[in-house]
Amino acid sequence: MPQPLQLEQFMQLVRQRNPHEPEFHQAVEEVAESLIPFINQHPRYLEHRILERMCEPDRAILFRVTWEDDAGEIHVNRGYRVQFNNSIGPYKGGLRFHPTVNLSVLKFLGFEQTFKNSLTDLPMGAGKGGSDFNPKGKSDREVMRFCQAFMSELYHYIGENVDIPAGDIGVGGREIAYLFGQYKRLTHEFAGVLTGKALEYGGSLVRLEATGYGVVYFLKNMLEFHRMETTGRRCVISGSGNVAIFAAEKAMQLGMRVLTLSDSGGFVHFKKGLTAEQLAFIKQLKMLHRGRISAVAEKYPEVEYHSGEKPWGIPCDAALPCATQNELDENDAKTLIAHGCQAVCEGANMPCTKAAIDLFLASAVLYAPGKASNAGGVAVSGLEMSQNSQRLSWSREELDAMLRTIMRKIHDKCVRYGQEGERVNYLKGANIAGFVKVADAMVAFGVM
Ligand code: NDP
Ligand code: 2IT
Repeated sequence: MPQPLQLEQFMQLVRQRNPHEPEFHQAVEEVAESLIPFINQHPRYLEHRILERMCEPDRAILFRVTWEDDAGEIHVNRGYRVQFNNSIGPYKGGLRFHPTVNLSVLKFLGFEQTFKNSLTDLPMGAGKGGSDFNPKGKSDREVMRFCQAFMSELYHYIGENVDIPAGDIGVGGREIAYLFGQYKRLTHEFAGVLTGKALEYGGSLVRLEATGYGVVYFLKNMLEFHRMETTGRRCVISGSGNVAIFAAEKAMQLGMRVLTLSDSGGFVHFKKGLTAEQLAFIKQLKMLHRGRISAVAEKYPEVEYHSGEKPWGIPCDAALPCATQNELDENDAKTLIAHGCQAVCEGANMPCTKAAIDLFLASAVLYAPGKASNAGGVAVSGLEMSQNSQRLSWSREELDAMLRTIMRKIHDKCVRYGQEGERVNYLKGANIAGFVKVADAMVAFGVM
């Protein structure tokens, strides 16, 4: 029987085995801290070395992507797919196109995805992929040629029962369409091999909105559980992509006041709250024209633009970081707590640094980790897969009801495993609840 695990020793091993991967170390530590005491109380997980095995992806595929720009210049990018764990279903998770993409980032995302997908209760394993390609400033045709070149390598490794990618930062409907078209051309097969597709070729209603809506459903569950009102709450949101836009939309529908949105250039402050007209403008601006958030302040004089700043200094009741990893640090956490913020609900993956999370857990702030609160996107991806298998499409009402139910069940699992006296430690709850299903499957399979 192996010795009980010790966090410091365990993390030392993870750092040694995965040098120069700070984001991966951070994601593992966040999970190991709450899991190790639980595993030490459950010797079969210890005996089967489940945590050690879960920290090692099944495989990581790296490939060259060569493409030609509009001027005929040749470019070389790197493509990746990290197939993390398929114990409870085929690999499932997004593709990210962003210059900061590297193996550490994709391993952290794939690791997180393992727990998130398990929490949804749908049969989905975990993977993540992408490229250091920067879609900003590229023409449609350049993006198309890049996506086709990327899929020409990736298609060897994916399949509707093997690995089903979707979108993430820099990969939305346009990119999924180019990727899907190329997969179909190469394989002569019309298969549900990607999710986030448009409705015409096998997409699902509500997938577009699912992550953002799910974040706000989770926030509502968390507030209600603690006997707090949702209506009238002031909400600070970062990002202005897929997740942020639909988190803002749902927050407004539930009577919250959305005070900010942002992008990598700065944030916009809606002093009286974002209006429906402004949100419609932002959807066009961001989703169609790929513009900058500063354009909102140029169009609406009552909106203030803060160049180069993050939105966390605006006093609020709830903060929803929906842009990227490590966008909310210790100082931001101190500011939020000092301003009386009551809830932090992560839309992005790992947006809060470890020091920020530790401050939230030590304060009265309700803190929801992304693997629980942003699971709505992958959950509706799972429902898109079910519809593809059935050759049927479900209605918006049915899908929205399923999304709500899934988010409530995730919330309740966090409570079940994370209750500490009067408090709920949602991080611990999500980590343990997500772990158990995958771990039990791995134990059942034996040594592999
Ligand atoms: P999008 O590409 O649609 O939007 C990303 C947004 O975040 C943009 O506003 C972008 O600004 C901003 N952003 C990205 N990188 C940075 C950075 N380094 N610094 C500051 N701002 C940045 O992506 P999504 O909305 O899909 O994803 C946002 C987050 O949500 C990611 O963490 C993703 O992993 C996570 N997520 C996404 C899901 C989905 O279904 N799409 C599901 C679950 C989680 P700019 O345009 O200036 O770069
Ligand atoms: O981080 C995520 O959960 C996603 N980017 C969505 C993945 C998916 O397969 O829908």
